[in-house]
Amino acid sequence: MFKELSDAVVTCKKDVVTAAVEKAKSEGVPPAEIIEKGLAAGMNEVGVLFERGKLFLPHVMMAAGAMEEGVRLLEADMPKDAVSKKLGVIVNGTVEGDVHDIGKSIVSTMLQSSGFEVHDIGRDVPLQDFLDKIKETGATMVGLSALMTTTLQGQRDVIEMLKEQGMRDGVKVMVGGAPATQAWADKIGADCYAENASEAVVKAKELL
Ligand code: HCB
Repeated sequence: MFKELSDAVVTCKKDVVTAAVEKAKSEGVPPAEIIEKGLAAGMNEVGVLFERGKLFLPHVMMAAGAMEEGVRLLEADMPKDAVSKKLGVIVNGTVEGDVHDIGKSIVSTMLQSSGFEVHDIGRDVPLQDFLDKIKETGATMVGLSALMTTTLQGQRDVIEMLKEQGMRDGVKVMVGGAPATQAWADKIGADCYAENASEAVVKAKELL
């Protein structure tokens, strides 16, 4: 079943993604597993094929569209009342210069459905906007997504800006995205690194 979901993303077939997601839902597979073992696995394969020059950008965009369609179907299914539990307030976004938002949006959805109040401020977000949103919402955690080696630096810059503006002590910083690693998180002084959305939920629960 996960292979079917993954293949549907790789071949960019929205109708096949829809059917496979509905089938997995009807068989009681948790939304998080459908996303990570099925849809995200397909998107990762697209990434590998793109890197090897076997696929081109239009194909990647169509696959991203198919993936988003599947995630949209699952979002509708995630428990809404979980938000009222309010385990903590988190600002989440993709840093300036980076338009990749599929993974970031999955992280937001999973955090939200696990009981966190999440303020997803989008992609290509000017770095100061993260700090402004933290002040506005009283968030005690910020999630910083970066998918390119060129934008990874934005994660470090936000941490430095938090220090400069006297906010670092009250805010935990989580970093993620394909080029981020635990070693990178340690180097820039982030509080945690999450490899995927499930890990983001576990780490947020540990820290907040
Ligand atoms: Co894009 N792209 N792309 N891309 N793209 C990458 C990222 C490359 C690695 C592909 C490559 O060349 N090998 C590469 C970056 C190279 C580098 O590091 N320098 C790249 C490039 C170069 C570009 C453009 C510059 C291409 C161009 O225009 N010539 C351009 C970027 C423009 C810009 O940002 N200024 C571009 C555009 C695109 C799109 C629009 C076609 C599309 C994005 C659509 C969208 O996001 N709405 C796209 C895609 C889809 C990819 C790949 C193929 C897949 C990314 C993805 O969605 N993965 C990617 C290849 C790759 O990553 N290997 C390629 C699936 C999700 C589920 O995984 O890692 O994003 P994820 O998120 C995980 C995980 O990391 C973690 O949890 C998520 C869920 O499990 N996580 C967090 C993520 N954020 C977190 C935050 C937290 O706080 C905690 C955990």
